[in-house]
Amino acid sequence: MAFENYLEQIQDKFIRENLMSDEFLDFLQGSRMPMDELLAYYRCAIMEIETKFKVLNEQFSLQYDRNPIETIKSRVKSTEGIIRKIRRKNLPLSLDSVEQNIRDIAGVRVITSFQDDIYLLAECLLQQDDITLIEKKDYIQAPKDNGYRSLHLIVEVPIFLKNEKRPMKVEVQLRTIAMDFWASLEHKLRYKKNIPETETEQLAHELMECAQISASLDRRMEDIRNRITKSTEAEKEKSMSIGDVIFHKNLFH
Ligand code: 0O2
Repeated sequence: MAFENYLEQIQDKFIRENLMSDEFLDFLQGSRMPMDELLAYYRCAIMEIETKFKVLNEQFSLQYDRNPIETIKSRVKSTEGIIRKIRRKNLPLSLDSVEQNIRDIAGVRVITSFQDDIYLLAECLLQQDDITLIEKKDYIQAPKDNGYRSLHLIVEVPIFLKNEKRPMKVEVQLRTIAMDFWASLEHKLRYKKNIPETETEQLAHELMECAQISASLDRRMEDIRNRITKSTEAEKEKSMSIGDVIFHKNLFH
């Protein structure tokens, strides 16, 4: 991990000293307007996807008296982040290449309380006829080696401009509060420099254990929620049938 951090530092230094000064600046100057325009389109795509999730949340709230979504966090990748990824993947530095190959410029993160709501929301989104699924990565069914869990979807959604309909790619990450809590901490560790290697290894091990605890917590919380729902429904049915008896009694006497 310390070696990876070291490599990352060298890479950052290289980007700053080389790409930022010539190729990077040429790229930015040559495509300043189109780049700003492209990023604005990604912001529009984020609005479209966010609205879709907000509508679903509203509908669940009306029909079932519950909100599957806790929070939605969105971001457009920084130009520096885009260039870094283009470089890392050894791709040509052009706007076309950026749009074709970098699929997480627009990112929408949907946080739920319960794991089954992740699949419910993903299904509802993917059923919509203006959404095209490009790729699905299920890190909940198959967590990463470090313990990372989330459902990732790369989707295409159209945005409607003055004279044009433009399909835009958006990365949707769906995760529970517990998964998000874990990922934020792990992300911090990944970007912290100057931690001794033995300590980094120890922390990674602890994080792996926490990932297992958080997965178990998600399962138990979901189970408790299901039991509460079941007994509430049973109570409702019981009081309805008592109501029926009273109703019939009143009707026929
Ligand atoms: P940021 O700052 O969140 O944007 P690809 O885009 O397909 O070329 P990759 O790595 O195959 O690249 O995509 P993947 O696995 O779908 O992961 C992309 C994003 O998921 C990451 O974005 C993170 O947000 C999140 N992610 C994936 N793995 C981990 C992990 O192990 N820990 C944490 N904390 N987050 C993870 P970026 O670009 O890394 O960063």
